[in-house]
Amino acid sequence: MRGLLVLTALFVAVFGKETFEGHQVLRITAKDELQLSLVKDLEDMEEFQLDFWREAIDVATSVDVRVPFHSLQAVKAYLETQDIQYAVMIKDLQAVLHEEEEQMQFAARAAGPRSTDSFDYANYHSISEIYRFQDMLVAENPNLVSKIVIGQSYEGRPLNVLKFSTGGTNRPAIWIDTGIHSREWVTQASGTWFAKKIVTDYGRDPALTAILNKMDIFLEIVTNPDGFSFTQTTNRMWRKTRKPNSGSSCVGVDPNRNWDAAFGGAGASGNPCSETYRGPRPHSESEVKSIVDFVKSHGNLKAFISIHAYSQMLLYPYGYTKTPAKDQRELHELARKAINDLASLHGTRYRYGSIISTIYQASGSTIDWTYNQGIKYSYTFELRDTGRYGFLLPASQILPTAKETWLALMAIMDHTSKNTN
Ligand code: BPX
Ligand code: ZN
Repeated sequence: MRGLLVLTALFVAVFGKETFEGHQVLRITAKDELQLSLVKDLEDMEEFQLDFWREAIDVATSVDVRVPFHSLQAVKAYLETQDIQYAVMIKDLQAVLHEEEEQMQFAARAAGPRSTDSFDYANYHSISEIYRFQDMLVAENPNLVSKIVIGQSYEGRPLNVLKFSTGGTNRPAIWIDTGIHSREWVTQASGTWFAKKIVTDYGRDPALTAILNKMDIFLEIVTNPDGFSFTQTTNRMWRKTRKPNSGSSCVGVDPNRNWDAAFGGAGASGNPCSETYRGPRPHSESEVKSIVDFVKSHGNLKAFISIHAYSQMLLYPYGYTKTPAKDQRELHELARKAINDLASLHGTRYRYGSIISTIYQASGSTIDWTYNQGIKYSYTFELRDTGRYGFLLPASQILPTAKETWLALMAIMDHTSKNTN
């Protein structure tokens, strides 16, 4: 296993990008607790090198798993022998990736846009294109947008945050981040669109104008830049940070398990090779610690919205306990309003509720920490889709996703603004 990993790493170092020739994504549905435990056993069979896109949690939720070609026959035989139901969600992962890459290169071959008006919002972009977009947006809107660098990533990339402000000092504020899990590409793409939407609507849309006349908005689009860069140069399926782990050949920490909220509890892993590795200690990741420092020093955030994909869910605290958050009723009502607004555009259906009751138990997640810091309107989105493409959502869905999500964001921001002194 170790040997295989090292060989894979060597291969990638010499030949470039990791390919996923013959990989499939299976959706497994366990019909009882016995089958569920058999599916969970797959997680420990390291020789299969499975990548759980959605983990095995309970009988009600299906499991999405990427299976490499070399273990496909064995995994299918294992499932069939136990009479466990599965469907092939993605038959040829490399073909989907190839399509995505072609689209992206096509967009990149066009000359870089001279302004954010000609930016191609309907396509995925490289990290440098997004950095350039941010600088253009600031240059074009000096009285509304500024760029704050809240720290740097493990590999030394800037952690840029766009600040949208119409004045005042340390106004009550709303935080939005996208891309903390690097492979969830529709989130960074949507974040870019949100940034342009804010400057376009300010002074035109009365609701957004009222919000910005009272509050500031902070937007971190590339929240995990090292991971994002890695998804573009080396491995499209990378989720975690890129910091090496001492004593292990596995790299990276799950930045959505690294926060100081029941850190180390159930719903995170202590194994550096796991996709949900919590890290050696709370806030060990610079990408997380920089936000922690920002939140504390700002001291006046009223809403904190962390955006992931996929599953189509709107979640609020808690993830680490079934004990309801003290604002559960209000958070639930507001989530209902937000997802109704979202659905009004294209009919996209979202589930909503606390993290633990809606997706699964998770400790050390972002919004459990922000909520415990006193930021009442702490939410996490899981954007499109429900698994047809998963993390590889076609670029043709970026604009519909961003636009419908914006309606939900407006509902949350509007409510926050109206309930802030
Ligand atoms: C979201 C908020 C708090 C705790 C967990 C989540 C779910 C999120 C995760 O496991 O960190 C799921 C995901 O976005 O990473 C991947 N997915 O379900 O597609
Ligand atoms: Zn995520």
